Amino acid sequence: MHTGLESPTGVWWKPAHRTEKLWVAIAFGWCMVLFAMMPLWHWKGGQNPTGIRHRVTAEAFAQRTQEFIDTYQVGEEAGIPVVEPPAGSDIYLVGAMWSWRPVLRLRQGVQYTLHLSSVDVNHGFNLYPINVNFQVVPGYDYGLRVTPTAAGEFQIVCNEFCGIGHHLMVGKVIVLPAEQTAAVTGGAP
Ligand SMILES: [Cu+2]
Repeated sequence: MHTGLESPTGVWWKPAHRTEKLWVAIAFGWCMVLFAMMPLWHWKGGQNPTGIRHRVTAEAFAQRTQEFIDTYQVGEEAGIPVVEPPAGSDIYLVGAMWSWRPVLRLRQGVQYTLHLSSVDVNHGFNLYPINVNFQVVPGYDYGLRVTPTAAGEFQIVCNEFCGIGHHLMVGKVIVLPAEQTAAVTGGAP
């Protein structure tokens, strides 16, 4: 007599059909492809920031940004300093709950090294309306080589939820057109 505790003898199950085995093999093969893509895309995908990365303390980055503001400040907008740094310089932008400091006034067609960091929690640098997104992480100084290609005013929106004032966390980048740049600097930048 069989009870539920004893397995029946012999081949009592239905063997997998040939096509089922084939699909399992295909699925497994595809899993391996995706698995290989992870490290491959890291190296070949061009997805990683090309800039420099350093560890930095929140205090040091805040201090560096303040020095940058003190040196190149040209005005103020809604309590946030407006800074116009020289061409080719290192520029600083700090995310903090819930603001981006300072307002950067840049020149079209000129390269800068943009240093991004946060002094508290993770923030997301999203340059609106362009599709530029970058994770801003406390403790790291990300130096991105940037060249503004279009003139105008661009909003910085925080796209990483960072607390109760997250939706208020906006900043601004002003890009002066190349012609105006020539007029202001009296020639090549
Ligand atoms: Cu934020």
